[in-house]
Amino acid sequence: MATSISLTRYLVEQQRAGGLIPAPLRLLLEVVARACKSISHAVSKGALGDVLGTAGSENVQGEVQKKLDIIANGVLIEANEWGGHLAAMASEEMDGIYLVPNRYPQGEYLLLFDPLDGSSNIDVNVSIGTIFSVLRKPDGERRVEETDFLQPGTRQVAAGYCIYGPQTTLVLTVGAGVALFTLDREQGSFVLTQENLRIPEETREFAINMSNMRHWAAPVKRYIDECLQGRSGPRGKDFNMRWVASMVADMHRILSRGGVFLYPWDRREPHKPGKLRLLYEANPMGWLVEQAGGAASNGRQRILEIQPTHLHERVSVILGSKNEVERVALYHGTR
Ligand code: AHM
Ligand code: MG
Repeated sequence: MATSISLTRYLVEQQRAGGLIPAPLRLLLEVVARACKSISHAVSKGALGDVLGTAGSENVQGEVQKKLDIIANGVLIEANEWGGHLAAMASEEMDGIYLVPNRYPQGEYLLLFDPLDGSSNIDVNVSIGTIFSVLRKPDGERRVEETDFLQPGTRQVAAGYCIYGPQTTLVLTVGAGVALFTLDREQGSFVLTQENLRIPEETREFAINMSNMRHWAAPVKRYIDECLQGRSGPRGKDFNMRWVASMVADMHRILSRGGVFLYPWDRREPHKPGKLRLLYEANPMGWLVEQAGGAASNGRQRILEIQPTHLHERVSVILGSKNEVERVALYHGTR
């Protein structure tokens, strides 16, 4: 029987082979994975663990926080603050950045996360997840500031997500392709189950919240209209649709079997560029998709090249199979 490769072994081998993972980054990724294991455990308890329902508070974006949003945020902070690998963290659930307390050594990395993505699915037992992105802190001795987090996605040194579904799966990139690890609950460790994930260039499946159709801009409406016309329309083929309303679940499907995911700007809140957040949702997912041979665009620009201007910045996202993303960009007049 082939030996199974744990996340630890994978990271050590990547460190030796490619030099892409310095020891503190390896520690960071192992700590994030450990935190995800603990979140997975809390998620699986459901009503028995008193983790369902709302917490009675709102986050900086005015969204009602669920108990699990807060639990997952706390788990990630606690796990990561003392190891000496980080200088600061930022999260969907915290207004400002979280500096590593003075009593702990300061590291050279910045960690950003959406601790519990797909919050609306928590109470209905549908897949949810954690999304994370790692940046290097700027050189120098001064304390980290919020502006240090405002780096384009091209500067990420690691990114990934963990999906809490029928299986708990960690999907990771450090810039050398995308690897997938499945949680072995008996052993308590993540085991490599797929390397070099590739998204097929062609697809017949799209993911978008169709209930917002009347609010979309013309290029998005045109793209979806053409998909819906099926075999007798301009695309000459029938399309299928899926919308889980957990980005991690929709993106996991797309990374596994292809497709395109759209959460575009719409007229409901015209002053916001989109619903999803650039730094801890679109950038990490965008990099994973690109590393798997797909594309990530806001319709006008490659997502990873957007210069962020604030921590909780939103962005319109089109992610997935390359040809489809390029087509939507074409309809925006940018290709
Ligand atoms: P969250 O991070 O607060 O859970 O919000 C992000 C989620 C995504 O996971 C998902 O794609 C989207 O919001 C669903 O939005 P909608 O309910 O508008 O379809
Ligand atoms: Mg989210």
